[in-house]
Amino acid sequence: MASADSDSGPGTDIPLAVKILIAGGFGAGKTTMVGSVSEITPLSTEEIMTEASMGVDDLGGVEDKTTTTVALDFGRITIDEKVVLYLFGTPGQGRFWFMWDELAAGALGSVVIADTRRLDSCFPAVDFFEHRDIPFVVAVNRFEGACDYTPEEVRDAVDLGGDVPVLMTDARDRDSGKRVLIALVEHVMRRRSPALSG
Ligand SMILES: Nc1nc2c(ncn2[C@@H]2O[C@H](COP(=O)(O)OP(=O)(O)OP(=O)(O)O)[C@@H](O)[C@H]2O)c(=O)[nH]1
Ligand SMILES: [Mg+2]
Repeated sequence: MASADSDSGPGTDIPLAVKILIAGGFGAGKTTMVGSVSEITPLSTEEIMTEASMGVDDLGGVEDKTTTTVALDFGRITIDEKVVLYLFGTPGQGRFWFMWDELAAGALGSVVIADTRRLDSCFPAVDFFEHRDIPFVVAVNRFEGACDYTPEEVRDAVDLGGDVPVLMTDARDRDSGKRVLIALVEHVMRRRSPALSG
């Protein structure tokens, strides 16, 4: 697959294929977001959670969860005739972290989903992208009954750089997910061409 460095793109008939990661903590809504925005039937690698997960995975706040991603989610969304995004949802559990470097290879950027039931679960994903200098946006996925944060409260709590966009989202809603992806693409463009800022 072509990556951000692909030769294809504007000026050719072949749309630019862009790789985007959908990351975040365990149960934050990654598989849900890939599924809601993808225009193809998403590939997903869900497995039933068994008792083996207890004591290994941090189920605090997500006790109702019955399945989990064991490899990746994959979906696709066409932004316009020039740009197609290929979405790779990461597995959320700590024991699958070894896969993240491979999944991140060639990625233009990432969406980090923050779960309002346990905001701290997105810290490792934020650290991962900051250390590799991969641009990301934070999408705050609201869960009923959890605290309602403002984007600024999330920015402070997660200690984000001032230029990292923070958006409220509903991972189940296609338009909401699409807005997040467009914000990410715009953020990457601003970082690459600072003249576009402002
Ligand atoms: N109320 C509510 N539920 C959501 C939302 N997003 C996801 N869910 C539900 O939360 C559960 C977990 O979502 P997943 O998409 O599997 O989470 P994940 O991040 O892929 O989980 P792992 O792959 O196990 O890390 C599912 O039952 C979803 O239906 C949301 O915005 N609001
Ligand atoms: Mg998942």
